Amino acid sequence: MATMTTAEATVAALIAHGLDTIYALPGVHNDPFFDALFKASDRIRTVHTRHEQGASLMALGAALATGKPQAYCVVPGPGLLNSATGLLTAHGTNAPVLALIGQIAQAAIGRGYGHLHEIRDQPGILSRLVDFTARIRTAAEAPPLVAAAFHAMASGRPGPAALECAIDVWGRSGPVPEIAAPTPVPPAPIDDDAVVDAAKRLGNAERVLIVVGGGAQDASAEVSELSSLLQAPVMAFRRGRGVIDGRNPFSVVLPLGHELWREAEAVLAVGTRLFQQMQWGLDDKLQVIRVDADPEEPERFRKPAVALVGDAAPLLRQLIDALASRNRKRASRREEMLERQGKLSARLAKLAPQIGFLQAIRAELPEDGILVEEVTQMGFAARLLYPAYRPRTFISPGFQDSLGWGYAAALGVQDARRDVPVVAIAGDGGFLFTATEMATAVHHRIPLTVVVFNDGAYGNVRRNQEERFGNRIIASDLSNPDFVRLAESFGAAAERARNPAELRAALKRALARREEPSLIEVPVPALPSPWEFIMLPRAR
Ligand SMILES: Cc1ncc(C[n+]2csc(CCOP(=O)(O)OP(=O)(O)O)c2C)c(N)n1
Ligand SMILES: [Mg+2]
Repeated sequence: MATMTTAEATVAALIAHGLDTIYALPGVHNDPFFDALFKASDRIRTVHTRHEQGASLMALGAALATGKPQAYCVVPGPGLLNSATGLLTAHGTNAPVLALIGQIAQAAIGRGYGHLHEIRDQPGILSRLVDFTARIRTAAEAPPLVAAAFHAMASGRPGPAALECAIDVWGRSGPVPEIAAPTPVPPAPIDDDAVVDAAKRLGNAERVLIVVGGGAQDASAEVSELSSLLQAPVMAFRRGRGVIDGRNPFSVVLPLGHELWREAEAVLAVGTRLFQQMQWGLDDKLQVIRVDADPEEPERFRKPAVALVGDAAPLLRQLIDALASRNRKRASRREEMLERQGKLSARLAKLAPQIGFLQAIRAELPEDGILVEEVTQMGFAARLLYPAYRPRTFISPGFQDSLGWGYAAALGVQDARRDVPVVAIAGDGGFLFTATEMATAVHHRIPLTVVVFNDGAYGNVRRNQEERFGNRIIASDLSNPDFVRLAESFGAAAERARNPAELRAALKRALARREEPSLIEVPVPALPSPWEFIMLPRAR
């Protein structure tokens, strides 16, 4: 039994769980924790940010890029609230992000004296944001609570967790039993009968559509195999992109998926809420088979024909085996898919300005390069037009669509994946939410490239006002800094590109810099609306 402080025991437990980086912004509540990080700095790096939202969003980006747990540490009260968007978006994207949050003195909690950073019912607030939260009260408690948090983040539907620790507890020493190696979460048991039932239904169905979400990112091989066995197109919107190679004619985006939904006899939905598709309509002729880690998810909207609960990859592997004897003989749909993709491309040509820029990015990013998208015209277009080739190479905020998440999340992506180039796209509106993290990029030598598409407006809002509110423009025109000079003042490399060819050349220079961040500003006019391709009507 060793004697150590609560902070030291916590850091040791984080390291024992494989954590090698923590994103953080310090303050007096957590001083002993940072001192423990200092002493362990040969085993765990501390990446400090310029605002707490930067810390939580970096941890989120790192979690989405690696599929592994990540952590951040901030002060209580304002520190927690500043980081809340990252936690909310981690919850929405099922990302294992551990929040380590300071607290006022243990004995004063809940009394309302007015301590520095005091906030009413911090555990209550945390419990609304994450599914697992606890307070560390002694050094001995720290390792088992860290273990419980990691267990919770990996069990069932993955997601964020939070641990609090009071200002006077972090530094207190006590005996700590030897820190046990983490026990892997046992795989969920597979319901064999349900798999056979699903195999029969899919095997008999004439036209199958596969829909994938973020929960399918680690089942890429299985989804690709099922797609070819069933001659089934695979549709993804945001978080399922890259599960199958975007160059495969069976990889489809929303408008084509909408057509296929209308025709389908069976849908296999993997790791997706299927929310948008449910609005496209369901009827008795469409059998829905859901694969989800969360037992509550499949029946949330309407009871599916079959629910397979557990990890996607082993479930789909068993489904493939069960299909071997049950699949009908199927003619290739390759020619049909090529033709349908061609027709869709002709329709999407309406988004020509976006297409040119997205093609420039795709051409410069290597096979395994990562694009982090944003809530901007270029991001919406990327969801329709940017082919991701591999899993976890298209990083999206999912249904939260948290404007401004992108630059900070992308920093986390690039920090966790130093081996591949990462490009973030942003609008002039969203970029300024977290642009101050350019200081973090420079300080920690994170070679992220951001492309800021500047239309001088909250363009999406402005267009709604023009089109739907009689051109009554309010609160959507923006006065912007000179983005190139702004980036340069931080010490980042920066330039302006005025067309796709210039963007490509600028990206080539930026992606070659592996030690410093780059910004490319692209001035754009108001861009054509993508919404007719995204907000689709009922189909059946
Ligand atoms: C946190 C948050 N606040 C507000 C919004 C609403 N919103 C969606 S798009 C948008 C404008 C985005 O402007 P910009 O980043 O410049 O992108 P553009 O549409 O101009 O390409 C706003 C305000 C949001 N999605 N998230
Ligand atoms: Mg804009």
